[in-house]
Amino acid sequence: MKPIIPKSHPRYSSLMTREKLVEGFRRGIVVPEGLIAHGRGEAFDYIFGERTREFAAEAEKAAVALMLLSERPVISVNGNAAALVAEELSELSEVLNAPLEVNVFHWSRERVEKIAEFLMEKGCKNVLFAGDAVIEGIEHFRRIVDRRGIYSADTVLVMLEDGDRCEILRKNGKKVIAVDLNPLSRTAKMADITIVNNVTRAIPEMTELARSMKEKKREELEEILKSYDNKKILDDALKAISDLV
Ligand code: PTJ
Repeated sequence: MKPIIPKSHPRYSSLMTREKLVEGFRRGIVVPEGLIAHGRGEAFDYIFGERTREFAAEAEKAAVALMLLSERPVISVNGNAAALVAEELSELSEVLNAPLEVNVFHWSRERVEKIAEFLMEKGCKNVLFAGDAVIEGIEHFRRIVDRRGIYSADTVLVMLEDGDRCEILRKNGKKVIAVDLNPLSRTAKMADITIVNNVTRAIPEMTELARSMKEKKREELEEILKSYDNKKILDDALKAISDLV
């Protein structure tokens, strides 16, 4: 049953976002666990005022600088990310010349193909989903990757991630950028760059930044990264929470 959500509803945007996930669930893109994960994200987003904070904007700028400097950047996409921002991810993929790779925790070949088809339907011309390689050290299904993608990437952008993959990707010599509304999560703490923001804002903002930063010289991009401190970003996010009490 579809609810009627009037534009005048004070929670209109949040409710419409929920509907995207429910629709994704019905299509077999989002798993039931993804709906629970979204609830956690929603709670943090509410606390942060449902807007891009300064610590997120700074991290997004550093993330784009790193992606532009990388030789083989890859954007890892799971069920929730596809349901929420498929079109926006397709744009980011094009501007950064970085493939989208389907990588999920709840794996089945059928589900991976469904997500890949959905991303292509939404306009992405560069979707990887072969699952023809394995990242050693990861015990769950996120170990299954594409040889031309995450396996050989130098930088991986991950979002709505769970558990230990970030740590292992780093042990494999990769740089990791994470979008995660929970600044206390293991992924947030382990990433090189943590964007504490909702993917629905972070991804289009990164595309805009990429468009304007593309012409910058390498030295300028390196300078942005040199002055970036992820520990400070996470501290600022935590401070924003504690300032509320
Ligand atoms: O599609 P699959 O099979 O890969 O499964 C995906 C889920 C999301 C089920 C899986 O990765 C999972 O269980 O994730 P967790 O452990 O719940 O972690 C998700 C993290 O993303 C949490 O820290 C949430 O706060 C955060 N989060 C949730 N929604 C958003 C978000 N971060 C940014 N934007 C959001 N919209």
